[in-house]
Amino acid sequence: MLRNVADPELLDRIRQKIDELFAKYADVTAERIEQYLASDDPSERDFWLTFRIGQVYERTFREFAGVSFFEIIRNNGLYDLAARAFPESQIEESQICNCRRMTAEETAKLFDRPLGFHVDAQYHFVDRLSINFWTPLMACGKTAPGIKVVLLGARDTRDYLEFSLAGYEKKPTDIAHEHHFRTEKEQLESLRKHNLIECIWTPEFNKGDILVFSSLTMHATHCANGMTEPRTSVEVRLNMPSIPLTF
Ligand SMILES: O=C(O)CCC(=O)C(=O)O
Ligand SMILES: [Fe+2]
Repeated sequence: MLRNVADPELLDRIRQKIDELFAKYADVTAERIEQYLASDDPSERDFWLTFRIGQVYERTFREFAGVSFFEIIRNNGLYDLAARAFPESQIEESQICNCRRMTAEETAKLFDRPLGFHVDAQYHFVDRLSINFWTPLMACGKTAPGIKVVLLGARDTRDYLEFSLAGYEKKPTDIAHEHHFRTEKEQLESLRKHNLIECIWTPEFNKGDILVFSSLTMHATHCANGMTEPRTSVEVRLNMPSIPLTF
């Protein structure tokens, strides 16, 4: 956890632009979204697939706002720090860099809902390690949903989830790269059985705090009673193309 490292003015500017983008489509109906999702234009389909769950990806955001999410880690030296921390690899800006609006409220439109424990590698890449600079644009973890992590190292998590580069037989419910992991071990019963519940950390964030974790860190939305406010956060991701998950 890096406290007070992101420029508050930059975060406010990003937040304002995100709010503007969502305001633009605030009145869009569910039927209209269905039409967008069936569009012949793949960029329209891609936009709506994620926008309807409160997510905007870097390229779309940069074109709209004229500012990049990667700025969050540039001026404060975090980008360079990542490069120095992994000298054995080039650093690549991930295409999977996005913001997300999250709420506990079930019926809210254009918002995401709490996510259970997972590692980002099961959705994004199994051929390279990736680092997530998870940055809320407002305080969260108390009255707005935060994020919780299992404080277990990348190697231990990889071994716990029995990562297989070749992959296991795909279950009908598996999406993306989930079949490379024993994802059932991310369930609370399994975490309990393996004494990992006590390793779950549920930090509170102030604006400016960034939680850095790897694509082999188990994490989930931290959503508890009383978290009635929504939260917007940015996931700034750097990939290390020369560092395999089997490092
Ligand atoms: O924002 C959240 O609550 C979860 C986000 C997440 O899992 C991620 O950053 O990959
Ligand atoms: Fe994640």
